[in-house]
Amino acid sequence: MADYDALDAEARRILHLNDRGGYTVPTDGLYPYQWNWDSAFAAFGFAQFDLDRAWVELETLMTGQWASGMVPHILFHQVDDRYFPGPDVWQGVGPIPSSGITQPAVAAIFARLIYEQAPEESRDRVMALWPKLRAWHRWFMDWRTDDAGAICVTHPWEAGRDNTPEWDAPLKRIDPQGVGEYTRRDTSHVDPAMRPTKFDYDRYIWLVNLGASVGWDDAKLKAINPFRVADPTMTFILLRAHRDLLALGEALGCDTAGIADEIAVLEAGARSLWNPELRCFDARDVVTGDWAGCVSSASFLCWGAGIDDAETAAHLDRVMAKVQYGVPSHDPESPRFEPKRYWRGPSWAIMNYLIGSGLAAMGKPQADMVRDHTRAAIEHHGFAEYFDPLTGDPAGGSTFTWTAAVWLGWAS
Ligand code: 9WN
Repeated sequence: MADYDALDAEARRILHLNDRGGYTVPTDGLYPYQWNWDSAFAAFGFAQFDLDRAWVELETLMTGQWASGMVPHILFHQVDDRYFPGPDVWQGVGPIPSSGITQPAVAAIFARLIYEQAPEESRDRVMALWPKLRAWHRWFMDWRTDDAGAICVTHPWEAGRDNTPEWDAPLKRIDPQGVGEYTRRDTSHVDPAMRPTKFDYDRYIWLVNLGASVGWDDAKLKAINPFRVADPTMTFILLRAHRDLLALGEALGCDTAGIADEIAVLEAGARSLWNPELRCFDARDVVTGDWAGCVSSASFLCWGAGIDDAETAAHLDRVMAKVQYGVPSHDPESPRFEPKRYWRGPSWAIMNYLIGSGLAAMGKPQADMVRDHTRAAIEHHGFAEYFDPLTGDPAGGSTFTWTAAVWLGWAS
């Protein structure tokens, strides 16, 4: 029987360990900056024992917001050469040094949860954040929708699922000429077999250089960027977050004009990601119109967005029958499945949380199983960045903020 008090204490210790004062790094060394969705998860973790610190985390994240409304995926509060690419490569154009792309919009999901946990004490804090979250979501609607209303990624890092097989074909179309010499830092911190390949990295850096070359101007970049994929991660998460933003805005008496209409657009966009051949939600290359043909953990974010689908549930049952430690990021029956390579197979506590809480909200029977798997992974293998879904082996970085947060807020 696991010692839950000891695990709770360790999770709190990890949040403090990674706290840099006002913001939390994902883990020391490997990721020494503030990452967008990691930070929102950190707020969820802090909210379990320190409400003020939870709000500070979200407030610091929003200090990086650009004039366009975009909230960057990395904020470089202090330069640290243990991570590449840094602010000199990205050349973000916001109020503080940052990357030039965003990440899945989970912040409003946690703002609502934390507010509802303590409405009186939270009211002023969330009132100040709400217009910023609204502006960020509006920017997604302006710059990241496709014709069907789905949300697109413009860089593999934007979905937070860097090397998932969904990006293989669109990345193959890029010739990373002129990317030049660079030194990766990630592979000096963790086993290269658990990280993206050089093929992937060349294209990641080429796309960063492309954005920087036009000063991250949304219109210019949209016209020249060959990588644009309508993605279930971004679409389902923004749809869920937009519903939460609306509920929060109504509770606070904010101006919610337009949000309901945008929700209808996103609902249509989400349904447009249903691949009739795969019989599941899938990513679609906007440039070629081709489906990725992948059942991934992002396919199973539909319930969180309020969209039920019996055939996607059948896929969930099928893949969960093959694993013991959480939802695999890629279909274990696919030839491209690699149980330890990052987003090509491993199970991630944050995805498990988003899937499991979505299933629970819709009263689906699989909800408990997803949580039980996640609890077992952490109980047996610690607060790793991600886990081999077959064996539970910890992979990537250790003492990881979002795994600790998910433990405190949901899995324990
Ligand atoms: C690039 C911090 C981030 C997560 C992403 C995860 C990984 C970065 C990297 O780490 O991406 O953003 O350098 O590998 O894929 O989801 O936010 O934990």
